[in-house]
Amino acid sequence: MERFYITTPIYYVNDVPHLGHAYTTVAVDVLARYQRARLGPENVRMLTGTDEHGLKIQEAAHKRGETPIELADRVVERFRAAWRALDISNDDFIRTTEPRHKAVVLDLWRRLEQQGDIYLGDYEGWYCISCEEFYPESQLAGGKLCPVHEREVTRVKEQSYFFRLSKYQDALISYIEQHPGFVQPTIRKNEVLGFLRSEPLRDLSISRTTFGWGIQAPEHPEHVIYVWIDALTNYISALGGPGADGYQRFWEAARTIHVIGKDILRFHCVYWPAMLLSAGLPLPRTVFAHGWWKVSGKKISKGLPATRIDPVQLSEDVGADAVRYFLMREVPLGADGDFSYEGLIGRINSELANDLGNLLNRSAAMLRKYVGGKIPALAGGDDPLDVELRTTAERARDDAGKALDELAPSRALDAIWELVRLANRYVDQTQPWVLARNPEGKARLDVVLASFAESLRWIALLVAPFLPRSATEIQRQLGLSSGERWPSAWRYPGSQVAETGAVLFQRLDEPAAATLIDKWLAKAGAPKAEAPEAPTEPAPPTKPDVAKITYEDFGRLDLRVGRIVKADRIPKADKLLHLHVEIGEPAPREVVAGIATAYAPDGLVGKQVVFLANLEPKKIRGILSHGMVLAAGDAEVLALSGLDREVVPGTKVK
Ligand code: ME8
Repeated sequence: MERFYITTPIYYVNDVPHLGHAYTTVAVDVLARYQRARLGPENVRMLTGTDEHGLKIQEAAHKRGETPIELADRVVERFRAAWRALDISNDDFIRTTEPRHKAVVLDLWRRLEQQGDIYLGDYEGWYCISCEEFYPESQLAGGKLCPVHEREVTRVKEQSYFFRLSKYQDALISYIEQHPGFVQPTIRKNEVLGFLRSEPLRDLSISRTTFGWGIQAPEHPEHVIYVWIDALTNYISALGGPGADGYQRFWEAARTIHVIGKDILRFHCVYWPAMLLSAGLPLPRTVFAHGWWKVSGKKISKGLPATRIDPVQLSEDVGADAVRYFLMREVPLGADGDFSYEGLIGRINSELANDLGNLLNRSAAMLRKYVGGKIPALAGGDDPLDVELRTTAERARDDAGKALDELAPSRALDAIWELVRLANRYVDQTQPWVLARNPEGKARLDVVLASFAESLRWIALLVAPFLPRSATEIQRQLGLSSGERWPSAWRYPGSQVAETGAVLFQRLDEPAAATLIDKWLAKAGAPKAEAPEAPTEPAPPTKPDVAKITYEDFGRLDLRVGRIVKADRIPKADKLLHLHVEIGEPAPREVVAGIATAYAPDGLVGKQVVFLANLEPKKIRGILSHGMVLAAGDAEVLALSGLDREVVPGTKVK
């Protein structure tokens, strides 16, 4: 029995939900919905929740003149409302102030204690309240600022319980090495391994005595358990903890996945697995750390109102499906993203209103007109155009399914949109309006309409994890019951088209878009789009000006399809690989590529890439590098360029 358990981080209640929280939660929701369609809802669990203890929450409450629990009770409703607005289908919502959570935290503490992994000591160090983490002096910016938040750290000196993290250093390294899927994507795995290999791990201070907002340590009520130990335990406390039925089904006997932002990688890939190893409990199958969103190039921060994108407001104005689609489509999970209202509106207009919305509009109108809304069952369909539609649908299903299994939602959308576009083309090519004019065309018309309806039925099922409302509306308009399983057979059952049909996505023309954007900015308390924003934070590094080039300039680039035929590491160069790339010349080209942090050499052989062949040769690490393999990413390489089907090496790319 295959089971699937997927979680978001639990969010701190000192902030209200913003775009970043929505991103993780939507991604997890999409993956959970897909698995429900594949495995059945009873075999899937999705968890989200809130992190309500710790000094940060206590201080935030104090500033507002509230008790911490008052703050938590108020803000948790904002999170619940946001997830409702975005159609998040979590099976459970855990709060760390719930008794069911506390019981499991205490149980875990005792397990660590029984292993001899908890001891009392004295702690003196620098603490960042925003991170809820101690930093060694060497890591502080300017000797006194937290490296993440750049806010002043506080000196903490107190008695504390420690967890013997150091004992698990080697075990963690070998676990990560032996389980390549544990930390994903590869770049994050390398980051964790780099950290683990760089210096001896220090034991972790896991209790505090100078404030009270948290869970008291067993037998030591003057100690409050460190908020990260408390928080990480949510993933199993929500299942009832070791021994409980839910825990057995969804922790011990399931594919378990934590999706997090890259900011909290170390907590999830070092502290959490070390605690589980100590307690003798299974580790999660995968920790996937996604990238970081900025807003118009700026870090999301409380000091910059324009960056405080409210996902609830957006959903009210353009629909939850559009927000979900944008977040999943704009950047691959794992890469960093830059949000702009213009980008959101562009995708709504082109991909949602034009491609998908139009498809449904056209079909409903056509089906009413030519067969009085009665769609025939599909019989036959052997014309090359019908076959192309069916095989494209099957490919979309297989590729999208594989991508979602591999936690790559944007790749799944690529595959699905191939089908959406082909279905539009199918109507243009089969010309039902011509067939309808001629009585001999009737049999063919039935096949065409049924094939087309079948492609729409499939599209509804394929987009359902991303666009649950649109999927239901497509099914309703086709007169089908709202199925939720991933498509299998290509067999339209026949149906009666619904009498009314809502437009799936409203196109936003320029004036409408401008009005909306002004409203969003005004709500955030930010100046209008045209007015330059007052710099309240140091400006982010600007991108170098990209000068416009002419067609002739572009034509001077000799871009070709290349196939990697050999890949080797370069001694003493962590970031570089020595590649041999076949590009249609008698001998492969040799190049040095800075992709070693993102790709291991073994996986590269056979890959097709876009290759710049007329770049000036350059000697790098003693190797004459003659050309360049194109890849995505700025400072860090995130993905190699590739082609979506096999092409003979040497073929021109333009
Ligand atoms: O860290 N881009 O909670 P948190 C992308 N309570 N994702 C973002 C983002 C951005 N700009 N900003 C936030 C905590 N996120 C702890 C977690 S888990 C046991 C405890 C998302 O409220 C991203 O998932 O600070 C990130 O990891 C999370 O919100 C941090 O939420």
